[in-house]
Amino acid sequence: MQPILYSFRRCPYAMRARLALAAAGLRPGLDLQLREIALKAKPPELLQASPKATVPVLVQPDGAVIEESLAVMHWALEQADPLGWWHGWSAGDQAVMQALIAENDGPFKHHLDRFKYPDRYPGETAEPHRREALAILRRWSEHLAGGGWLLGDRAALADWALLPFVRQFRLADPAGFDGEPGLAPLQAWLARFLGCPELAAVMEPPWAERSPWRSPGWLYHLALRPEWNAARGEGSYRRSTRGQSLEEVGFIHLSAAHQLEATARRFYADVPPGELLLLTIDPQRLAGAGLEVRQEPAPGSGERFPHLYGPLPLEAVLLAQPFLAP
Ligand SMILES: N[C@@H](CCC(=O)N[C@@H](CS)C(=O)NCC(=O)O)C(=O)O
Repeated sequence: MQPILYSFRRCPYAMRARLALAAAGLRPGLDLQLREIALKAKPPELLQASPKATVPVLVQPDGAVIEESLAVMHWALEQADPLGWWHGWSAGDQAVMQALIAENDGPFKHHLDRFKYPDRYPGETAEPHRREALAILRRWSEHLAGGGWLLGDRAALADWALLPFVRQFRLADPAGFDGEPGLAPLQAWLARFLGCPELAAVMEPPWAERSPWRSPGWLYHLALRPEWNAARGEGSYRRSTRGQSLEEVGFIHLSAAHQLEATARRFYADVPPGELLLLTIDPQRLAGAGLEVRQEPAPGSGERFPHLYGPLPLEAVLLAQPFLAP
């Protein structure tokens, strides 16, 4: 049994957790199991482990759950801290780090969100929040002026915990950030992070997959893009499998998570990339709509497959994303 990390590639909290886990020498697939999620379709396993369901979440083999990114970082560094991100610093330095992280997670994040996504905050405008965030960045820049890192001349936990958020601030207006006067130490600190192999590593497989992890608690269906688009116009999806309708077959072919790859290879291998969609289906929503799913043998496969008796309602489809073969 390995610890399980629920993660989301672009989430700055999940990024900082992955950075610390990687720094501790842990490897996805070997030392932990990484489950990339979609925020708009959180797998039932995550909701069960952590009802608040933010990422990152680390579930240990004994079932203990860590559901705050900073706590995941500390857990990682307790396993191993070969680069001295936390261990080896004085209690005073550690207190400075904690204060910087609290300022990031509190006021800086507050202003960052309102600067980056003003539409999500009725009555707010971006500019005052950009100025407030910049005032904080200026103070951090003074910390960096000495040795290039927040605590001096080497990177510490605070640097790795803050950098993904400063990256987000820049992404909201890269030219504005790069042209901002009086911020040279901070701009250099971020530029070094953006080019560093540690960041590149946690933004790629196996630390960050392009498709979400497939839950055994969900059902799946491979759909041709034009047929899915037509269904969205019509209000329900009525294709059974490639080239056959629900009316012709009597049910819609579905797959469990572990059956998908074989189904894709068998029936859809020639479909151009991007034209084959993976529909993620919530069986509870099917049941809620009074629809029956039967596990029935598929001739020639020696396996049972889920069959949906009735049209697939759009509201039972949690995600429709391009199917990426591994
Ligand atoms: N305090 C949490 C915050 C984590 C957080 O808010 N993550 C965001 C994604 S960046 C999230 O999961 N949001 C839930 C959602 O969007 O549904 C931590 O440090 O781990």
